[in-house]
Amino acid sequence: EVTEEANGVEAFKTPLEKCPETSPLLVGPLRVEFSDPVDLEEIRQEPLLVEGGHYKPPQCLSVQKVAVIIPYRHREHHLKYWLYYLHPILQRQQLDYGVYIIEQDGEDTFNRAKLLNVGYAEALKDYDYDCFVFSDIDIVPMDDRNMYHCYDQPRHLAVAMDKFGYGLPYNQYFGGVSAMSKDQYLKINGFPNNYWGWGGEDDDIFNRLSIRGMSISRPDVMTGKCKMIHHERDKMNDPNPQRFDRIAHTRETIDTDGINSLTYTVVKVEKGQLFTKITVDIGKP
Ligand code: UDH
Repeated sequence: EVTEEANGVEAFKTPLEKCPETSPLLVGPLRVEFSDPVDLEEIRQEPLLVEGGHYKPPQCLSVQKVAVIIPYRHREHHLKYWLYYLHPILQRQQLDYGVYIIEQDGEDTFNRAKLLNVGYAEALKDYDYDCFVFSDIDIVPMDDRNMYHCYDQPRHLAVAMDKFGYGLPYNQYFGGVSAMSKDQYLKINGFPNNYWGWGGEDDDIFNRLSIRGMSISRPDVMTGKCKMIHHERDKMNDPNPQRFDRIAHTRETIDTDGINSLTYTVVKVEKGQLFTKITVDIGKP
């Protein structure tokens, strides 16, 4: 490939090689502290982080294209910390990535899984993503070897959260942060759209994965340590009393409730340097 340089001299650009299996930029355990204020100016200094929160490593060609999807409403303070900690980590992981904040419009009951479905659909309109990381806004990994990309099996990343004593609350837990390839996601018809309010949707997703014969890939508990920002329960996200009944019926709902039945209306799309924010009307229960 021949490119014209500014001074008019022709230079040869060799095509980038594939990124190595393990990024040489990783440092391992990280200091994560939510009591110190953080300055996003530092993060904006990265010239390769561009419009809509997209980044590609300059050193090599990433094998996967990763969309990071975050369900969101009224969490500005958490968003700031997430961006401050995650952008440098994702860059050291040499990922070709974009960040999508999916904001539920209005003040009706929150629906995390439906917002994640919207994120999947909207991100694909932007770029040819083949891997999707679904993350809560208030969880930060404490080790950059916890890779935010996809594996042969669906990946659970938040395996050792501080609030659960750095372990899993139960074996089938699939909440917090997870990653799925496009194929894995489509195999389970995406996520359920009818879990309004807090709880159960992550267990339904776990059920979907096991019904489709997949298993869960996880990092070890040292690499998988994560810190959660403590907060009170949000308004309009009380525990959903229907959740136990719903997760008992995943087998009957998996084929009809999911990405194939998703409806929503985009209210606003904002592209900043650090993220794409999509405000969406997802209806109400
Ligand atoms: N979320 C929002 N806004 C909301 C509700 C949820 O942005 O109003 C998003 C956010 O990304 C959050 C995720 O959805 O991280 C999951 O929210 P959650 O409330 O289900 O889970 P979380 O673990 O809190 O953050 C659980 C309630 C803790 C109550 C503890 C009281 N001491």
